[in-house]
Amino acid sequence: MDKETFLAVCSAVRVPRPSYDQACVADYMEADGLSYSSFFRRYLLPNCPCVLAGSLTQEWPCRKLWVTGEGKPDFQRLLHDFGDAQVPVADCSVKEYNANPKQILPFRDYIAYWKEYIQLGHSSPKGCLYLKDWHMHRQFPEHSVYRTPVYFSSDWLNEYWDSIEVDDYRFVYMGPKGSWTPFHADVFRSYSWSANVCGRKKWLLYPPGQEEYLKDCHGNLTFDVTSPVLQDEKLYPQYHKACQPLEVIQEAGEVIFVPSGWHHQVYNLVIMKSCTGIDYGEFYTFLKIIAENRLSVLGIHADCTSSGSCRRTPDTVAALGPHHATFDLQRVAHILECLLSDQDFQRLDTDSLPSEPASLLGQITEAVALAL
Ligand SMILES: O=C(O)CCC(=O)C(=O)O
Ligand SMILES: [Fe+2]
Repeated sequence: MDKETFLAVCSAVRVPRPSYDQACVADYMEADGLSYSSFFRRYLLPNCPCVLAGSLTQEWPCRKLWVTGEGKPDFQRLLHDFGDAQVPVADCSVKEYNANPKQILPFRDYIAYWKEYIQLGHSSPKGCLYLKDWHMHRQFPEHSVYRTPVYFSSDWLNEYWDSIEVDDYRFVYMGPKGSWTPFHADVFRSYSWSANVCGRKKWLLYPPGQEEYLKDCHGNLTFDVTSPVLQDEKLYPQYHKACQPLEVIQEAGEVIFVPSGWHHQVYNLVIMKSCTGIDYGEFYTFLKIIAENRLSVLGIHADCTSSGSCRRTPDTVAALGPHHATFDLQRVAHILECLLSDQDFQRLDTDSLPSEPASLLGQITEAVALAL
């Protein structure tokens, strides 16, 4: 790669984002020993999001009854308990007036759809349907499948609705990989909490006030905060002022606290290992090898064992030359930054990795600075 190409491609891939040490992360808390007062002081009052560990929901009947040994939804059990219920279902693949169109379906029809969606390789001519905002608790109060954690017991909206026996804001969501909830804040800007019974979810969260930058030139809030149309300055004149969202991966059993006025968008995911065949440790090792080969093209020999033997850089990599090596190192540095700000990655014990990711990042950054 020649220098001109190198400079051109570098500016093409440059993405403005805060470096990992400035990025906002949600606290991850074991509920064991966490008093109501501490939770109140640390999260409720300052209006900060957090994730509570799965031990909090371990004894909930829904976790035992609705999930198979393999961690998948137990369709048979769900059909047995709720087959005849009428449930609200949104079509995630269609946008109508800034919302997904909804229909009411018998629960058994929804489950039949879901099974078919899986069989068809996670797609369906019927679109991606998401069972959401289902007042299951109101329809089946005798089931009592969960217990409200003490931290969320001051709940004025539900207290009010319960006392006049009209409505409630207790919902069940269930849907296949790919189902999602568009960008919104909760009713009356209230705070909320959500327990994930099965599977994994990704939450993108923006603190109150940021929504102003996420509105189009007519003042309409974006429907999808990840959409490339936000980059269009004419359509979204304030988007460049918005911060990066706080990204939270919520595992099965975990409870997320979504504070008042925080806008959010939510995705149902699958487990990384089954999706790409690679886990975080493996992915880091992969990046490390790619980086070290390129560092050695620049004359920096990183991976020498104590016995003095160094891994040989493949000739094909050396042949690409120092500019390409520098370009690749910049890309690896960016991926490492993303990895270091990833909540799941932060939970990993770094002793299990072949080296310290932050120091590899430092080494790459130094090498790139010297090469430029
Ligand atoms: O799980 C979802 O798809 C949406 C959940 C949500 O928006 C909420 O609990 O406030
Ligand atoms: Fe919400």
